[in-house]
Amino acid sequence: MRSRARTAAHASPAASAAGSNEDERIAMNRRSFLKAAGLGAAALLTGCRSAARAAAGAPGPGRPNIVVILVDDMGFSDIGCYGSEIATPNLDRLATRGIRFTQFYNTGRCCPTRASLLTGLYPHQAGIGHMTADKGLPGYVGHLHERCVTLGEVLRPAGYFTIMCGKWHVGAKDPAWWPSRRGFDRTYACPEGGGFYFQVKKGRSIVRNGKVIHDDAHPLPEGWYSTDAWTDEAIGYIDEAVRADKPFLVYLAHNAPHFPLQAPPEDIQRYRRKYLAGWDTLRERRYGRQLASGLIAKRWPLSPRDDGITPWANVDAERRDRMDHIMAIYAATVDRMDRSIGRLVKALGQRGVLENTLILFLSDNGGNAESGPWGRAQGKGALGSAASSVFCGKSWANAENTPFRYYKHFVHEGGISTPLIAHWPAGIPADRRGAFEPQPGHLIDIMATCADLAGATYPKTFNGHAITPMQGVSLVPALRGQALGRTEPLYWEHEGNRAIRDGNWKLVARGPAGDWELYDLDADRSELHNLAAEHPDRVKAMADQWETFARKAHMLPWPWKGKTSRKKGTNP
Ligand SMILES: [Ca+2]
Repeated sequence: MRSRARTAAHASPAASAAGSNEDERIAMNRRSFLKAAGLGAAALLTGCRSAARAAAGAPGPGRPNIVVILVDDMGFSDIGCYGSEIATPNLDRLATRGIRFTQFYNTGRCCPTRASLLTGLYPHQAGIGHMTADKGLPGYVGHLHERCVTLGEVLRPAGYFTIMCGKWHVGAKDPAWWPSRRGFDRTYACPEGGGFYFQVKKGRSIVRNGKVIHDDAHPLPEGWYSTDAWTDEAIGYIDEAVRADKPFLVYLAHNAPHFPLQAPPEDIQRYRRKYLAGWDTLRERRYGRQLASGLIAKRWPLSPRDDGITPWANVDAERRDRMDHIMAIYAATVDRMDRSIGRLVKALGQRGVLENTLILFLSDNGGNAESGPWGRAQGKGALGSAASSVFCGKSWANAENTPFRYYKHFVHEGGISTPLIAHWPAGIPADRRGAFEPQPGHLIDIMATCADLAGATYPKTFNGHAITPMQGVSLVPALRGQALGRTEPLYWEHEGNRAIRDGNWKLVARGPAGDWELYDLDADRSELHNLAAEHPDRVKAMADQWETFARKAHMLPWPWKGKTSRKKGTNP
């Protein structure tokens, strides 16, 4: 892949300089960035040189700080600037001053997405094709193995102060797998995953800089709330980076809005009775806003209500009230997350570093249908409290993923499409602010982007282990409206759900035994017209290409026997 060779070739001068003179190396990296920030359109068009390395010496702000904010189980349409009615003014402001990608992809599930985002590889190449259990195959060892490197491990040697706060979920049993041992200078994290808001979940822990500070025996204090805590800790560590006069990388991984949905009662109250119009109306309203803003093309219809979901008109009053309450709690977790991001953005501004900070915001998978059409609302305490178990369920998830089909776990558009907001005042030209970027992008591109902007070396070996080449391309050209250098298709595999996207053609299957479906996403992003029967040769060619790559990237063999994966993966 051209982009891989490009990054290695460009990084090597900086690497050789690092051995002789640290200041010279930083100056070189700074020049690399200035070439990118110099807005040299001619350089961007050269095709075989990245944006970070064209003209030399232009004045500018230096290498950017990078803040990657990942949220958990949030659908494509759940924030205001992607069609939602939930109040997200802080994210909306980032979008109107930055860029919204309209076709950005995750992997469809928590652990694989985190593995891919952190390493620039497809998740199986980093050892996490499924969750964190070791299934005895190279693609499924259940933690980030030694043949990949994290964003922290790549940016720290380039002089970045590296910070990780929130849900880790890419290996917990061995402290060597924790973020503090995988390239992050400062960490405040739950290695085992998320799944809690007010009190640490049984069997999970919170570690600060490699030391357990909360677990079953050491509970969290009254008033602690995960969303606020992850953000506040990150701001404290940013202060350290600013004092040290170092560029910083923040990987802020919220557990909101993942189940069990929990939020302060006053936040829930703000949304109570706002969902009594039901999911059918909610989908239409969100779709209408997506059309009006230009996020979604008019030729892409709203997918029909999914099978197994009751028309809202047939839902009785008692059940309507219960479902309204569930969705109000979900909305409250998103609203609270947006406000915490507002605090973070304000803090960056107060420290004078917002201008030259690239903020990326995205979700790890689509809305979640687990718990079925009626969701879950159980527990001894008030719904939304620490003593409750609330899941939004399939009917609301169908609306969260407007206008697409399917959910978390699946690799149809509803499972893998995420908002991606990019905000960077010093690096995004004024005439691009507020723009939609339609070029497809994937988590694998985040490592390439960060290495590009930091002038960092993506290593061939690390701690004595050969490292798999990164798979993505830098997104920097897209920030300026230029073409990405992608030459390879994008691939997905999760629980036997499979897909390959090459240009506008997407071949996708549901479950290990599911038939291949073929869609022209330019004409039909909602995946409503399966063209497989009309293009058998294309289906065969793309299926063969998927199979070849899947074997090479350790997606295959699957860790289960025969053609049946776990039920959840094959039956929504
Ligand atoms: Ca998730």
